[in-house]
Amino acid sequence: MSQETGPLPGLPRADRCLVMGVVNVTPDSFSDGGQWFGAEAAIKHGLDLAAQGADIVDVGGESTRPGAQRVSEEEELRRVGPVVTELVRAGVPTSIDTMRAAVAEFALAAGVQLVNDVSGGLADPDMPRLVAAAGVSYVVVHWRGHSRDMYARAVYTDVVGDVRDELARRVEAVVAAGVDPGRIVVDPGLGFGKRPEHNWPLLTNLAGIARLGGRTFPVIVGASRKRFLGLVLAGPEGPDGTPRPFEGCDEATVAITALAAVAGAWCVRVHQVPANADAVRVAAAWRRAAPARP
Ligand code: PMM
Repeated sequence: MSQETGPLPGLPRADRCLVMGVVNVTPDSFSDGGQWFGAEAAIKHGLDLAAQGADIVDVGGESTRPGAQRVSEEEELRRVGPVVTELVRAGVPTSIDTMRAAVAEFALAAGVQLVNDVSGGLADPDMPRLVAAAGVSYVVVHWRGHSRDMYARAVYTDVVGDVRDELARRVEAVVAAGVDPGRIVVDPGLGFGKRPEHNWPLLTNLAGIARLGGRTFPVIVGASRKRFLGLVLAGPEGPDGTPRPFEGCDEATVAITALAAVAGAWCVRVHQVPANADAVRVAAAWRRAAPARP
């Protein structure tokens, strides 16, 4: 599936699933909010992730945790500007995690190679045209609306079919706006307008998510530390069903990484790099030894 789509121009290439390390320059992201809020701490964290084996470092300045209010464009730019500038200057392959064209425009001018838009071009209609003009790669995430009230939209008849159809329409729309289909990465948007039980069938159907409109796209998976993992781990620590706190979910994230990479994911987006960097290498060896798929 998506590892077979070949490398994306301008991005790192490897005969394995790539690892994207996350730098959230926010005071309130659900799993690492506040830790890398200052520019200096965020830049150091990005450099550390790259040194630990991240193939790409993803920088975001707006929290998308459920219920989050939006930050202003000025504040988002103030948060991410110095971080993307310094990481690019240091030679780190960098992506910008934003729904705003103005923020993406700044980051593109600084030299980022990838725009990671969790709204799939829905939040800011200028985004697809900007990405098309810049000729960079674009992550189109399945999304149904802002985090403020995202669970109200988490209603599906058939979650895999619905997400595929909606993603296919977004891909069609961004291609119509000029984005090169060879530079599109798709993402099922785990946790975005999805209840915990919606995420599992999406994870087990990555090949179906990749195949849209007769074309196979690379797939990125963003499961790291999300609440649906904490819920699976609500064992002795949470006999009442209380999810395990996010900081206890890194091993479960590594398990998802291995499974997604064996299934052919192009990239995993993670908060902790070293064990995930090992997992993608193990998965690559597993895939090489597996009998040829039809
Ligand atoms: N999830 C978050 C933020 N950005 N980008 C992509 N492509 N896919 C995701 O699943 C995704 C994302 C939210 O998680 P965080 O607040 O821990 O970064």
